[in-house]
Amino acid sequence: MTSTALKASAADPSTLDAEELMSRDQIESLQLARLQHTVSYAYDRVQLYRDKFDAAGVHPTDLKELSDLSIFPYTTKEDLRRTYPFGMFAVPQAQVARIHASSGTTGRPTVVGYTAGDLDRWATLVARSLRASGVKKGDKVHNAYGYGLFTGGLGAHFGAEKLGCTVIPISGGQTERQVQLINDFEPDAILATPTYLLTILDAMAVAGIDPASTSLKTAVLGAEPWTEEMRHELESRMGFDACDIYGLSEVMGPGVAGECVESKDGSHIWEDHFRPEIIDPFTDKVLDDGEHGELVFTSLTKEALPIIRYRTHDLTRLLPGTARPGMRRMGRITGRSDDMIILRGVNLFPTQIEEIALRIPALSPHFQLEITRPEGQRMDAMTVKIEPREGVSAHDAETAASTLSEQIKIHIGSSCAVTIAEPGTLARSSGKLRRIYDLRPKAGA
Ligand code: DLL
Repeated sequence: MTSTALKASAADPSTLDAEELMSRDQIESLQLARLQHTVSYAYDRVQLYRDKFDAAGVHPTDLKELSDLSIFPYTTKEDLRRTYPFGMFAVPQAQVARIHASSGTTGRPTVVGYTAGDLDRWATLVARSLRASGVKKGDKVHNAYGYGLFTGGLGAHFGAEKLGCTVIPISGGQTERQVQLINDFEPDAILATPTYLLTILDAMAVAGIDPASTSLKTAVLGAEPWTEEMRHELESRMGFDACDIYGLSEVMGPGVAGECVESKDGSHIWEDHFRPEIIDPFTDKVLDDGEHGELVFTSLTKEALPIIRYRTHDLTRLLPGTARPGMRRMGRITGRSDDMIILRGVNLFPTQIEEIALRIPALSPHFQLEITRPEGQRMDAMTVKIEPREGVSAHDAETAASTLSEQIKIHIGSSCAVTIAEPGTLARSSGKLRRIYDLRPKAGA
């Protein structure tokens, strides 16, 4: 570790994994060795990779340096669906220790598998992420990520255990009970989606509990896009730190990247286990660090489901490492390319509305976006439905709605209607919150 690195990191080096202390050069040589192994491992064991590499005219031996990764074909969710359920597994079923799957609301679910070794590495990386975010060995951890096929609950659970925490496996939902147990069990940290934490904070307010007066000291939040404005909203209500944790099932689950509490400047990607790239989602060209595009991951140590150049659809950029100088950070995720709203030719994401709305004091973070196609028109229209904050008069709420509409026009460049919803009437989150309601007539309907 360089002296700059030591200065940048406020964490006690003796508590870090050896890889967290590596220089950029050390990380890159580790990545090259692991990448060379992974591409030949995938080619030898998974028919889909063999077929794709052969069709593209590339062979694992072509990977001589890290930049050579760009000649290998991408992997998509569609590849996992086509080989449903286990066609992309690289080990016999008896070596698969656990299976998770996406909810599959659109089409077949995507199924992912882990060997015992994969589970151990996953727990290590979640433990590393939690530790970076300020959770400590011996802490009580209230885990409100959903348990089951979703990777959030069990992924966070075993990571917290690996760190040496006492885990309270409450899962999502039953919010009054969550509030009760936070009061009674006095946890130090809470793990949840940012919008579910909002639901819990609202329930605390109803129960007359000030979140700042509870035992909680840290929140580690992820599984959905959230903004700096949302961090400010949550932290100012809770009086303690909120950090980001990122991941996706196809690449591992939570803990692909985690945010350091001392810098709170975006999640560090654990590059000893994953090689990230940013590509232009339209031309598929690899972009330079700092440029915005779609995040792509290649796993470096996975056994059951090695994943080569997986297109996440998550839009962000790569930034240099700070608190962990050897590993790059990712900027906040603006949104998923498949969640992008196109309004009269302008691209728009729910996070942009969150950012603008939360800067208007009379408005709450509770909003949803409705997309319609008005009769006889060729263009879509969007309505933002948003609740005002408690105690705001009807007049002030309407003024705030007009301000929001103007600000959207100024900052995003598109006109939309803003309507005020009665407090408590919009859907609340118990996990990943749905922000977009597409009310356009379905094709053929
Ligand atoms: O949501 C894994 C996870 C669980 C991450 C708990 C963090 C905490 P999936 O269900 O496969 O896995 O969904 C992955 O969720 O591609 C992003 O679009 C989004 N996502 C996950 N973490 C973040 C984050 C889990 N920190 C998809 N910020 C990803 C923004 C996130 N989006």
